Amino acid sequence: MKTVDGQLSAQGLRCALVVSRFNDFIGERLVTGALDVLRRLGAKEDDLTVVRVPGAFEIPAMLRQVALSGDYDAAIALGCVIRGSTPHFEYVAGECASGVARVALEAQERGVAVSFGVLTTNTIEQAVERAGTKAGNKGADAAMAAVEMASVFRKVGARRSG
Ligand code: INI
Repeated sequence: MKTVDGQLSAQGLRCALVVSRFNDFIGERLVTGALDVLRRLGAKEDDLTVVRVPGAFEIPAMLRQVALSGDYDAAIALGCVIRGSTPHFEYVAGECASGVARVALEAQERGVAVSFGVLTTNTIEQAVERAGTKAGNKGADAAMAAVEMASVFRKVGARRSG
């Protein structure tokens, strides 16, 4: 039997974080968590880029730009959508999540890992809990997932891509 597991090392990995400014008091905590993980896993400062966009709706387009640029090995989507009193939340959160998923599949063709660290919560409290307090930091989790995926991409099908 053969098993393939990713290495949790960010050494030599060029990573871009795409984060939305909307609800930036949460978004910036997700950035802090993600950068902390990437640095502790060995990423070089010169290999880290943070790109800011207006809102979660804009994340997929920028993520695609980053992921297909050839300049990065991993692209991490970070942001926060909080439910309001109108259906707006459903549209923004839904388009963001499905857009990121679409970019992830396109990026895979180039061996670029994409991960999803966009919070979608009912309340501000739930967002705070997931941005570095009692429910951890989803930005850190997304960074870890991107590093692992970049590693398994390099291992599976490596012979085909030379
Ligand atoms: N953008 C967010 O990132 N989070 C939200 O909670 C949010 N809400 O609730 O409206 C939000 N809206 C803005 C949206 O992402 C776009 O930036 C805007 O519609 C312009 O295209």
